[in-house]
Amino acid sequence: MTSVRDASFDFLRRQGMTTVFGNPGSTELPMLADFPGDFTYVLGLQEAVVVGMADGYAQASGRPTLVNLHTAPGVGNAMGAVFNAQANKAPLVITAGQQDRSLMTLQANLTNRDAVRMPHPLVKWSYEPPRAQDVPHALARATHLAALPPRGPVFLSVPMDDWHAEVDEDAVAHATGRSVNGRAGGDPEAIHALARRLAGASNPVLVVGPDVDASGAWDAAVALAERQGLPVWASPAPGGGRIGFPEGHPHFQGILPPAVGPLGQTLESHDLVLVVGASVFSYYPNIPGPLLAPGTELIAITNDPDEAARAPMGDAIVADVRLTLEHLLEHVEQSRRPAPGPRAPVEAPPESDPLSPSAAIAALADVFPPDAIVVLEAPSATLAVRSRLRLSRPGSYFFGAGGGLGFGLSAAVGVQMAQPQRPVVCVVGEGSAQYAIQAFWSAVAYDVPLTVLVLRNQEYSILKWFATLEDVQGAPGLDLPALDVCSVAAGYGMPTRRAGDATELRDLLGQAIVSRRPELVEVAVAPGMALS
Ligand SMILES: Cc1ncc(C[n+]2csc(CCOP(=O)(O)OP(=O)(O)O)c2C)c(N)n1
Repeated sequence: MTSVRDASFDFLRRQGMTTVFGNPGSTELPMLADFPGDFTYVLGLQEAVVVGMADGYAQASGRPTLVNLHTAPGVGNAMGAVFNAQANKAPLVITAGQQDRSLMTLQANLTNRDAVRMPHPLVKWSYEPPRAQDVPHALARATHLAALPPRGPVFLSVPMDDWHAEVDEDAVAHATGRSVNGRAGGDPEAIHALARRLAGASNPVLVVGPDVDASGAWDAAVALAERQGLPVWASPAPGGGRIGFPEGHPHFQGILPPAVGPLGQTLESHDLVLVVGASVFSYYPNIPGPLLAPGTELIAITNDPDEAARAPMGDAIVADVRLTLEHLLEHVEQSRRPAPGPRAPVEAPPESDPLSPSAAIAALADVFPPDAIVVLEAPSATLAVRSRLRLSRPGSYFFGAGGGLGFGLSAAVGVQMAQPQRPVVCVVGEGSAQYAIQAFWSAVAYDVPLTVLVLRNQEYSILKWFATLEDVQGAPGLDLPALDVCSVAAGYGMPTRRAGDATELRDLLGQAIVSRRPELVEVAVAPGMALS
């Protein structure tokens, strides 16, 4: 016999899930008792930050990641971050403590009265094992489900007395010793047909999305674009949490606009659109128009059956993106189509006081190391980051695909923990930083050598831009006067610096990036949306 706790930790150890993100309560202490020395517990001071850090860690490591929350209120605090994790397809195994089984029916304090229903509809699977001895098997099932395509968060509620229960060693060895591989290639017939459609098209175009990066398909996407002379667009920014193609590559044209009409217009000169590793499409805001021009056909490759089913136009192949592109490459010849012209170089931003957000990002671009990673949540500077950094290595960009603020700062801590050799820069608006402000404490407590660039424009600029677009006047709550992020971050122990102009910003960022300790650099920027 062995204990539920030992069998569960053995399983986690074998899966490489030894970094655990959590915020504990009394119902979680039996799980955490005598915490094994080869595990790391990363404390987040609020559950949105716990899940955000785990989301960044899971995406940047490519591995399922364990989260431990405090029964119903802990899960409640985390829900916005779980929404983001679902949109990011982050394989999170979220566990929460539950009252002792003997006290659940009389509903003792802290009983999560409907634990399984609570995280719906944001998780792939939600469960409370019927017996204590089922916990290790349920944990294994949760982990496999989180990691199978499409990846995403799952939830497991564990009554606090379960951890000490005994389980049969042989049975648990079978249940937790399995490996499950879910990378499935596409139907060969469908891939041949796609190769023929590409060869027969007169002006095809490639659209790349986040799952190109997540599946490790960069090289295959570049090879396909070069062999077929394809211009390449990134899928629209709001739903695109990762970059799937080198943005400095001569075939790269830019990011598709996210609204129906402008997106259709951008692709109107093409007779065939091949979308790889993205949904079709994450549209926003509502600017109507034809989905596609007459004469334009579309085909998508996605590992997500729901993405394939819900698309409003085009055909789809449901399969692993990398395997499918590699298979497709075996069937496409070198095309005689001329290579597309590269996108225009970005212009130097005009000088101004305060700096424009474009000028702030230009200063970052000057000192941004080629192997660095950016985690971005600065809404009015999103396009400036995408046009000025020209990120060109896999795993270099993480953005909250769901749009819920709080992802950026917390995910950046997790990304840096998963990628300790690569410098990570979090670019965050001073408004966005507030949704995960406690992440500064975790960065300092675990000595995570993250650089945070805070753009301070004293307002919710993006919402003022939306107000113009939506013809809304007089909306309250869009200004942020006197919000001092440096002082708040300093209260969490974060070293902070303020830059006065572009030269100082460049210097401070350069120093922070090489310092190998957590540092915040704040700069005042002019309000308003940066278009490049
Ligand atoms: C959890 C959550 N609450 C509210 C919003 C709505 N929202 C979107 S952008 C934004 C403002 C962000 O402000 P800031 O980070 O200062 O960036 P700026 O727009 O000024 O560039 C808000 C409040 C959201 N996306 N998520």
